[in-house]
Amino acid sequence: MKGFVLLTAMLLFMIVVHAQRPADANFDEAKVKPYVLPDVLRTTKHTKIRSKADWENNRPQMLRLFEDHIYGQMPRQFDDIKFSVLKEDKSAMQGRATLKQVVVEVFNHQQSVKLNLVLFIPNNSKQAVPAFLLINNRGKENTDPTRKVKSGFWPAELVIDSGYAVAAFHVSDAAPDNQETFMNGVLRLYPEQLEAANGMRAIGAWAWAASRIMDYLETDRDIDAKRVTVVGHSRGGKASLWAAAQDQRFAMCASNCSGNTGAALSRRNFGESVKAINTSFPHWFSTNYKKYNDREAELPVDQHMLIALLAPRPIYVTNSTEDLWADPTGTLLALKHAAPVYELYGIKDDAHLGYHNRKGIHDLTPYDWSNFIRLANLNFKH
Ligand code: GTR
Repeated sequence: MKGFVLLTAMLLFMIVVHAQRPADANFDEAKVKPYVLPDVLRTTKHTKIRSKADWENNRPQMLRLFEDHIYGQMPRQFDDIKFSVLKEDKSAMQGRATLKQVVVEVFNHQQSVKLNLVLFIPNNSKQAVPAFLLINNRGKENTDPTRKVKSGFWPAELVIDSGYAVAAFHVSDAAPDNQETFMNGVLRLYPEQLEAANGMRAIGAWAWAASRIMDYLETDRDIDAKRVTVVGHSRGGKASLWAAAQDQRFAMCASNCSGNTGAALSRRNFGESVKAINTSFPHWFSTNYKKYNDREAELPVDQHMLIALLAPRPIYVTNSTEDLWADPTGTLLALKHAAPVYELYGIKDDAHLGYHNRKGIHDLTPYDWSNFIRLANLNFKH
């Protein structure tokens, strides 16, 4: 009986996974069709961008294209925000760290949303420390404040022992990852977004929440809020990129295995497509984005331009060798095509654009984290 239940569960799982991966998905490099990317050094009015000043003048319009066509608007107004430190334990991790559990509550339109933050701060620093903030899209046990569960997805001890604070919140606090219930979170504060074709959806809400956590971090004297890296894996990595593009207070971004509508080029027909993602996850992106199903070439942007919006801040992007769905080559190419904007800032080194294709499966691991830390060390002179 047990065996039967297990077999049925496995079959169902395989059917679900298969359902997300259409039969026409391409995994063959030889079948990648030619495509032309929009030039990252052209303004939305098609004039040539020659300098950092030209880029910065056009940057708001470029960001707007991503809001209007892909991720939806990012509301910036709210009535109030309240930070409550529920718990503070100075002897966490055998005395190496202080644990703070903070509730960030945001109010608007007589509604409120509560974001639960888990934060560990190393005890051996006299100065405010830089921090890593994970947008957690996996189980909450991955960011266990008691440290009974130690997960490689959020290797808090590794980060603490490297001299950084480590923080996390769960996406479900901001928007449940479900097409029926995603509106039961941040979107209760902004109901008008649900009516708009360029309205915010789940990934926008997760990125918005990362910014509200940043609002708290700016008030915490133990944290150097000018050196916060926002980290995300897969769908969380799409949100970490969008958060860093929107909110320039994030000093660095790590986008792990983020794939389609993350760090991979949309125009390359390899792995997941815009249509596949909009079909499986209609609650992630704006209604407008659905217009680009099978019409990637009509997008006014591609994802290299999203990476470019982070310039001159450092970014670390990853893939894994067994995760072709996320198009490792298309991701590396996006990074390469973002580089001309970093060059406008005089940046030509790989201390700003970090990349690796880890051997193995779609996951976020201590190996990935140690590379994020390495890039942060290079930039934050830590
Ligand atoms: C997949 C989805 C990807 C990626 C992944 C994840 O099913 O197609 O875009 O986001 O889920 O988040 O693990």
